[in-house]
Amino acid sequence: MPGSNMKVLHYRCTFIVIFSAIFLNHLQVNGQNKCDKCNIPIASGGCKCDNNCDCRPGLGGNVCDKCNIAVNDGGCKCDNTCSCIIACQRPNNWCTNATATFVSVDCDGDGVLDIICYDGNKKRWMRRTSDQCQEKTSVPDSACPAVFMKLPPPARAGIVNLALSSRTIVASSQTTGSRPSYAADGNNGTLFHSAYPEDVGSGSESDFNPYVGLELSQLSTISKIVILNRPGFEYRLQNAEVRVGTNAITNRSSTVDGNAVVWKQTATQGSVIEISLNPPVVGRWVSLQNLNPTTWLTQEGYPYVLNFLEIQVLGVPLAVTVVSNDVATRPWSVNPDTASNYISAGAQWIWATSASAIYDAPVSGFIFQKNVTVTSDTPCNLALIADDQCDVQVNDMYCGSIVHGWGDQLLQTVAVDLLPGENVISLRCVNQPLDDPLNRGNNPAGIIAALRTASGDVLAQTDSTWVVAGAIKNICEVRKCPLGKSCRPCSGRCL
Ligand SMILES: [Ca+2]
Ligand SMILES: [Ca+2]
Ligand SMILES: [Ca+2]
Repeated sequence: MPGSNMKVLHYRCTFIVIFSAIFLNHLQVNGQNKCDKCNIPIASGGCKCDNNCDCRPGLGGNVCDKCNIAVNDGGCKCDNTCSCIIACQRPNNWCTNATATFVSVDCDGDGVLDIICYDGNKKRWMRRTSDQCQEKTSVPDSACPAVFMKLPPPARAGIVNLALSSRTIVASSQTTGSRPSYAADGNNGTLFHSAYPEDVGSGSESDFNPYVGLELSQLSTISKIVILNRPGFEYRLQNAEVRVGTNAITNRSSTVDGNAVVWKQTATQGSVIEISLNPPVVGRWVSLQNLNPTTWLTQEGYPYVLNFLEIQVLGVPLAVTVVSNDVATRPWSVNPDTASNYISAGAQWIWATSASAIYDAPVSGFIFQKNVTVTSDTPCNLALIADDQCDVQVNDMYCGSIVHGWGDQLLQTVAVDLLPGENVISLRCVNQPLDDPLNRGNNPAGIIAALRTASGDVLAQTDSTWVVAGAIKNICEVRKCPLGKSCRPCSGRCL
């Protein structure tokens, strides 16, 4: 069992740090002192500095040169005196009992490996770099979240952690070595950490309202969000907000505000923050933003930083709803000749959220998607009936539009060319307002489509395997019209 002494290898990268960090925490740039160089552009003779006004790594001739440079390049991770932090080594015969489990993992989030041992009797031994590899026993879960803190599994069948399949994860800033993806990589040991003055890996040192935004792989119904906060730094999160919606989030902070707040922090939270959404919320984008009231650079401890180990977004992807298996169904009563194209393809009427859309649906828009893989260039025709209107895109390229097509109207098609490999067919469809607002009645919504090669082979047809990839908030976004027609700007209707 653990117990043998191991010398902690501490390697001095450098000479002695001369000045006290206490007095130099407030960097000055306008006096005749060594802090003059700090945070002035390199081209003007300046550099980024640490607490001691020593130039940050990689800029030559200073005590911290080795810090945060790749080990293969002669560098190391450093502590705050620029001493290299060496991974905790496993002593001989340490954690070799048959019932013991040995793990080498970064428990404390400093980027250097620690070692953990635990057995079936809940006994624990730990050596962390932040403890100079001194052995500790009977440690709490929070001492090594990567090993001991397990987020709760999804509560119900069918509920999945949507964050793990995020299409993109963006962050307002991050420190050296941290990545936006650490926010939702399924690893409770990888820490997302926003930038601060001593470590501006990417972004701004004055990122006072840092955020992370996740784009889910498709529009989803979200019932719960779980945040695994950074142990020991829970206090940083103040007035934090979680937002969910369909507005895309970029590195411009204003884009976060486009989605609705679903949770606002009102009190200091523990390490695990569970946010139940009841009723569930539909969205494609999820953001977590720290809105700590401290917004000055030199505040000790940088309370405005956003740092957490993992975020879970629990819910279900929004599948399409089949509103009818019968192309000739009312209210659309499709021309029999036109209908045969859909019947032979086995296509179904679909809409986004409710089977009752066949009777009545809100004025709304959705993006329906299906991936189709071909082995060579494949010219195709997409036959489509749309209540009321769809733009057709393949791999984000606009190909044409369909308006209506039911009753006695003839078959309408859009030519699309598929490329070798996987192609994303997107139908951006809206249910328009009723033509005659005075003649109020129900407003059905639905689409039916079949994709065929030039030789007539069916490559895809609308059915329950399509997904709702997004929502269209402004129905005027879909306003392209069939060939030979023009669009009235922002009316959603064709002249
Ligand atoms: Ca460590
Ligand atoms: Ca993580
Ligand atoms: Ca309609």
